[in-house]
Amino acid sequence: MKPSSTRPGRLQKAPEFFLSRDVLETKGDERRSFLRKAFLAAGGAAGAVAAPSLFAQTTRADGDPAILNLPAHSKGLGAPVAAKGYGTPSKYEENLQRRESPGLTRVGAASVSFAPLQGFFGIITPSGLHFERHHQGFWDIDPTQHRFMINGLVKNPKVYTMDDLMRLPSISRMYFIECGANTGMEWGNVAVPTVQYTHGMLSCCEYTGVPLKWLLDDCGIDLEKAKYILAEGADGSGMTRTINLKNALDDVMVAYGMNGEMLRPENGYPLRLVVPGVQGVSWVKYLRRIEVGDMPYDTKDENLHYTDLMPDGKHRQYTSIQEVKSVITTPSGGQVLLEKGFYNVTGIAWSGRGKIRRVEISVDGGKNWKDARLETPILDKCLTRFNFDWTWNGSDAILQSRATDSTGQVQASLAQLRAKRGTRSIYHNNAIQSWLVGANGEVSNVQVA
Ligand SMILES: Nc1nc2c(c(=O)[nH]1)N[C@H]1C(S)=C(S)[C@@H](COP(=O)(O)O)O[C@H]1N2
Ligand SMILES: [Mo]
Repeated sequence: MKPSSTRPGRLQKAPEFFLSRDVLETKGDERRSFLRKAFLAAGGAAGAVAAPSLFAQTTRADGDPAILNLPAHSKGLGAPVAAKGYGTPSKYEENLQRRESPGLTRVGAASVSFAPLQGFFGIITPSGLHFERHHQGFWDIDPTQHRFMINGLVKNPKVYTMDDLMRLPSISRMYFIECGANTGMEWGNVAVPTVQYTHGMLSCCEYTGVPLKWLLDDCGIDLEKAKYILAEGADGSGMTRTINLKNALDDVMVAYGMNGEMLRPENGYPLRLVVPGVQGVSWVKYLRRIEVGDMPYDTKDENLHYTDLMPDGKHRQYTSIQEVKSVITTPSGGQVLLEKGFYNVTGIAWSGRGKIRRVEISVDGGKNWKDARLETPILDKCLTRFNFDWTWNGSDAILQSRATDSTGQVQASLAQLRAKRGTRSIYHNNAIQSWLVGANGEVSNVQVA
């Protein structure tokens, strides 16, 4: 269980833990020494063994003058309503942003941005921080001009306008979306520094739209012959994906809504396919056409890309389900624990096969495991938040989470996954993630043997 030599170089100076929901920015030593003083005021002499209490590190009422000195905002008139325009986060949160990975090659325009998982609470991804993956840039398409067609093995091929779709009965459902390449860098010997870059091609939203099966029914799908559908986007990437009819008739949605408003342009405005449990590439954005067919289409996005080279030299093709997976988001790579004592270990778990049944936590690199608390709601093919009480004793600790889903699948270690799939893959890495908390409090990504 020794950390391997793949401990990464840090991208930038790591900030202090409590202020570090954005792990790539630092607020400087001033705030840190303030926090340290607060700790000392609370806990007595430095190095004293803290009682294993949740609140051991908090300050006594007479230890912090800031509670007595009334700031300007307690004495003056605040701003009038923020009614005009679209609301934005506090300026103190402005460092929490989507980021491009410095390690990924950039062909022309940037094509991937990662969601700052370390800064999220609960399970819903704020729309403005949803990850992005564009094969040929993104567009803000005029919804009045957009058309969606269903053709192929149907009696009545049809073209729908957005108005046509939005006057139909609708449903709203919460699902995760994960790019199949999420955590892909870790297949080789690369330990990417932060959870934003290891797992940030993952988001979770409430989608609103029309179940695809209603539309297929409306077009008179030929259920005798139909076996697959092909989904096609309207952007220049010519993104097309084959989807099983079984999925198509199950929970696939033609969605226009995300988190209570219309989709964002970068996420497929005005229409995208939602394919619960299946890798992101099948969630075709700017959805313009669905063709019903009787065999897999074997398009460029299914043979040139999205295949994995196995140890025997063969390719895995048509992998689609995002298998059971979890990650601790705090503490995670790039963050710093200021002081030993109590910490809430938190993270997310998900499975493309159903619900999360259990998440276990190890703080010793996988020797011992204890159950984390699963927060509700626990939904199908949706993120589940977990929390775990931990008192850090100040020495090296390797934190891991291991999820089990409702089909009984358990997340494997990276070593187990590599033994089966080799090190040349890109997609579908759902291995257990390990974070090393060093004795100095710095957290980094390690791959345990
Ligand atoms: N039309 C179209 N659909 C697309 C893509 C694209 O480039 N064009 N990218 C796919 C990939 S690879 C992923 S992971 C998801 C990303 O969705 P997001 O950008 O909303 O996060 O969209 C998929 N759908
Ligand atoms: Mo993707």
